[in-house]
Amino acid sequence: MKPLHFPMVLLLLLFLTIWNAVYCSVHIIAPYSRLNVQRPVDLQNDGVTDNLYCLDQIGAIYIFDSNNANATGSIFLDIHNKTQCCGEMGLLGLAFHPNYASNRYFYTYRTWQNGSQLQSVVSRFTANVGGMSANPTSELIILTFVQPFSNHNGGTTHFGPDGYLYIGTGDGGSSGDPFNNSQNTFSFLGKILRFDVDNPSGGRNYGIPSSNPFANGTFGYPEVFAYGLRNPWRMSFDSLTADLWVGDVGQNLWEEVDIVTLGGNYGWRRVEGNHCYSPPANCSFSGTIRPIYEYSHAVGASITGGYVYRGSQVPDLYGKYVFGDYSSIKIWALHFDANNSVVIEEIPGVSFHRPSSFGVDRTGELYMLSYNEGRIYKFVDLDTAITTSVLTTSVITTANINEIASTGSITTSQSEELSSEGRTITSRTITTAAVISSIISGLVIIMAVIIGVSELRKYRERRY
Ligand SMILES: [Ca+2]
Ligand SMILES: [Ca+2]
Repeated sequence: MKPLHFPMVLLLLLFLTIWNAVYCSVHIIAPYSRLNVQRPVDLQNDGVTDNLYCLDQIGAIYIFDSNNANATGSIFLDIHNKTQCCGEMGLLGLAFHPNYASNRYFYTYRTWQNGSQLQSVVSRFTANVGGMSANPTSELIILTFVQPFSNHNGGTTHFGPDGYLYIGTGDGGSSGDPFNNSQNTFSFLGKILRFDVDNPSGGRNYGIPSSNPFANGTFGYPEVFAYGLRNPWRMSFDSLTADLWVGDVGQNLWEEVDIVTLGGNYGWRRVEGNHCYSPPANCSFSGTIRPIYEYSHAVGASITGGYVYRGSQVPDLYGKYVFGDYSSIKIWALHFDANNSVVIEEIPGVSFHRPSSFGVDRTGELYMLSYNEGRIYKFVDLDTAITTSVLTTSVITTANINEIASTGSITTSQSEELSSEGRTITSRTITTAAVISSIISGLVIIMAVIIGVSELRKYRERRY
């Protein structure tokens, strides 16, 4: 047999190194299968314990131990008789006070039919001692405002790194924002609102942060932080940079990702994404902030905003904004390359249904809620999953991340060209295939090294 040449062995080793690098993978597993949440729409942690809190849109919050894959959960708060569900209505938001450990305060956002008038209700509740439940009678209403239609109610509720409470609201509903609420700074609709819940003033159950853009009320409601949103369905703060990421659901053509800043106007209904909406041509983008990313309805028709991953268990996702589309059932990871261009990676092969929301636990690990299945999925790295007990009671449902942008970055204007491919592989197949391929790849590397050393020796013998 003709002996292998040393340069060829080097090439083989290089190929194997690249192959293994690409194989580094993101998977989604489904722990907590014994948890029974009918319509999961939000997942939050309390910043203190390892407990997670899952919102059931009908008006209940379930509490369970994130370390226990067999958790059945228990009712933390039941306000279904104070909640108008369902469709886009219901219990939609939850946030724990930064000092929850000492004051046991948490805040909710829900819709409620008050007589003939649908309204949004932002409330504070107080957990019982021990933190395993809360009494509905502990409610303190922070703010209510009228909802003209049943859809576009927003609902994301978060405390910012500044200690203020942020609420994302929709434009109120119907279609095309008929009352032009989002551009109207004297409306609570189509906004990000910001409250100082620790310093109530002016006869209200909250104070106004002095840096709010219309704090003195002359040019808009003092509660407004940013405006021109259509239906921000899920927003989150990057826990490292404090950037506020928003997924804003589009009207007819464009879904968008925004990074929202103080006083920003995000354009709706003048514009939808980077395109005129009203008027449909020759509109003005003046004074509006463009999305950092948009995708057309050929790709998906209802964005579900997610989180910038800052956990430790899935290194491939670190620093990337993970979000999805409820309509086309896709999940992506977004980051910026060295030229500050947006790069999109699709996490393919998803077999779940209807991603309604994402969530993080206290350590920053990432989860996703499947609305139709009533299930909670967790993002894991396969190597990590194999060594954790959670895998033994979980199902791996997706293949490795498909780095569709590995050949180059995708700019916002090219977003419609995103691949729609993806394949479903069942858990056992992936686990077995991954383990077998790892073993084979390990053996091949060992053989390659042995051959390489042998060839190197022959090569040197030939040279000298
Ligand atoms: Ca509405
Ligand atoms: Ca916009």
